[in-house]
Amino acid sequence: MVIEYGKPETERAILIGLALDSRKRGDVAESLEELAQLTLSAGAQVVGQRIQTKPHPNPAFFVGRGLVDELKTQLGDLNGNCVIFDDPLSPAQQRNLEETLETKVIDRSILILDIFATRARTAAARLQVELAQLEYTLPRLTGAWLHFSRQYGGIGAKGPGETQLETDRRSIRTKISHLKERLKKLETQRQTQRSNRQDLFKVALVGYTNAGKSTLFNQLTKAEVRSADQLFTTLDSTTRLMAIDHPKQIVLSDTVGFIKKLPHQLVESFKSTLEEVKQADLLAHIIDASDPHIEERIKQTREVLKEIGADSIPYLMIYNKIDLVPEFLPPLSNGHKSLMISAQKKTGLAAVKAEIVVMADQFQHARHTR
Ligand SMILES: Nc1nc2c(ncn2[C@@H]2O[C@H](COP(=O)(O)OP(=O)(O)OP(=O)(O)O)[C@@H](O)[C@H]2O)c(=O)[nH]1
Ligand SMILES: [Mg+2]
Repeated sequence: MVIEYGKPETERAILIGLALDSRKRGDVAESLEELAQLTLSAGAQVVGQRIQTKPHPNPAFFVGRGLVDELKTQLGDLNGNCVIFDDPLSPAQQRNLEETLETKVIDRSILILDIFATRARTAAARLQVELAQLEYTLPRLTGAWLHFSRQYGGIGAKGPGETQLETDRRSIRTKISHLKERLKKLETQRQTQRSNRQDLFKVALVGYTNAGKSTLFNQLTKAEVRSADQLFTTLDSTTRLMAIDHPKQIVLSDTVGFIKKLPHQLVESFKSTLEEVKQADLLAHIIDASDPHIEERIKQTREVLKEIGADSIPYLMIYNKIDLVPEFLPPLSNGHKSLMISAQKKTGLAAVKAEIVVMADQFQHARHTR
């Protein structure tokens, strides 16, 4: 079971960002652009956006009380029925905001979880998403339930509400432990598959969502992984042998895309999928060369790699979609090898294969001399 958060097609959202000082407003505006893209990916509409500059988030409402009042009017004017915050809200902030605005309030994490929920296809991906959703829901259950009982239960609702709350919490905890057990079993299977691949040279394609990883993967392995112009098309990793003549067999893995502020519940529950990345002998970082925020995207991917402990694996930068930017010059690569390709137009693919062979040779050499 995957939890659905409302009916996305009827949602009209106002997006909110908080800049800790006025110099940060540009960054926040950029982050809101991406939040808008995520909102559209989740099937909702964006009807407005607000950025507030404030040195500290308000503990009760995240943004200032004044803005909350303005938002209430704005929601009425724009016929909005949802407010989406770019930063994580505490359960209390979310509850206070929902009560004051009398509308649904969510944050970037829940939005990403929601997109993952609609995209999850394999059994493992569905279990992982469900686990992340339940982990997110558990501390928020108080608000949701009390809100519900106040709205529908009337006088005296608090008693049964509290009892119900305990039952709900217990059943969520039981579910969480069941899901963890099932995922553990799947992980054991994967580990066996991985240990069967010990002798191979393992390359993982990593990078920001929508960079073109699956497109390149299909070109290099003749596989047919789904690719589409939307965020988070791929949630589960696929591994295939590459048709390269080399003493060591070379396998390639397509993996889940990264994004800025990836909810930690997701990183946690996608551990076994991300394990594919950690176990790789070479990471090929795919970068969308046509992305106006390219340097930021590179940095964010590096941050996620660090977060999952994969930042010391040999690393190659592949700038994709150069058909869209013929004059493209790669930004500073910090000494990493850079290649420029178009996975879609099949240009530069021979160089990618050649570089993978060079790295496989180096790897084998290092093994032998160890
Ligand atoms: N113009 C152009 N478009 C490309 C190129 N490579 C991929 N695309 C398009 O970019 C979009 C995303 O491609 P995917 O391969 O799904 O990207 P991904 O990195 O696997 O994305 P996620 O699985 O969502 O993380 C698709 O619409 C592709 O057709 C390219 O070289 N040039
Ligand atoms: Mg993909």
